[in-house]
Amino acid sequence: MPMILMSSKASPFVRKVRVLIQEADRWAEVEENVTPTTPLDSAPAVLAANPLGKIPALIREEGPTLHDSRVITRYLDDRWSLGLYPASRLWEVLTLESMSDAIMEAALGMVYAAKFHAAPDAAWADAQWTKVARTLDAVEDRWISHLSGPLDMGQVALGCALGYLDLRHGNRGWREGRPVLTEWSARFAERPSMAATVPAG
Ligand SMILES: N[C@@H](CCC(=O)N[C@@H](CS)C(=O)NCC(=O)O)C(=O)O
Repeated sequence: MPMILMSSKASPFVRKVRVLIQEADRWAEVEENVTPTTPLDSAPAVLAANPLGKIPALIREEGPTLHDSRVITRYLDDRWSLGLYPASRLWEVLTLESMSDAIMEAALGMVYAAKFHAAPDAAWADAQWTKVARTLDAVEDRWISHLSGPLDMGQVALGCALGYLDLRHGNRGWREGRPVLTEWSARFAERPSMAATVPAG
C-alpha cells in the first residue's frame, strides 16, 4: 500500500514534502490526493486525516496519520535515510526551516484575510508583511553561507517560501535590497525537484 499525501498544488507547506519526495525519487511509494481546503470550508477528506483540517497530511499503514509539514518531512527523511536533517547542523537546519515556515504562515494569513475577512485590515496585512521582510533580511545578512552548503530541509523550506511569495505577493517585491538571496533563489529554483513542483492555482 502506498502512503497517501493529502495535498494541493498551491500550498507551500505541501510543496516542501513534494520536493523531498522528488529529491528522493520515491514517488512510487506515495500517492497524491489533491484536495484543496480552506479554513471556512474544510474538505471532509482532509478533516478525516487531520482534525485541524490542514494539508499536508500523510496517511500511512504503519501508524497514525502524520500532519504538519515539519513532522512529515522529518519522518520521510528518517524512513528513507536522506540526510536532509544532518546531525552536525541540526539546530541551524531546524531554525531555518522554522523561519521559512513562519514566512509561509504570515503570507498565507494575508491571503486568507483578503479572501475571507468581511473587512480586510490593511494595517494587519502590512504587519504580517513586516514579519516576512524582517525574516528575509535576517536570512540575507546571516544565513547565506548555510544556503551554499549541501542540500538540507532548511534550504528546501526557504525555496518553497520564496516561491509562495512570488505566487501570491509578487507585487510586494521581496527581491528589492536582497541581491544575495535573489541570486540564491534563482539558482535553487533550477533544481529539477523545484521545477517539477512550481505552485499553481
Ligand atoms: N503548520 C502547518 C500549516 C499547514 C497549512 O496551513 N496548510 C494550509 C494550506 S497552505 C491549509 O491546510 N489551510 C486550511 C486551513 O487552515 O483550514 C504545516 O506546516 O503543515
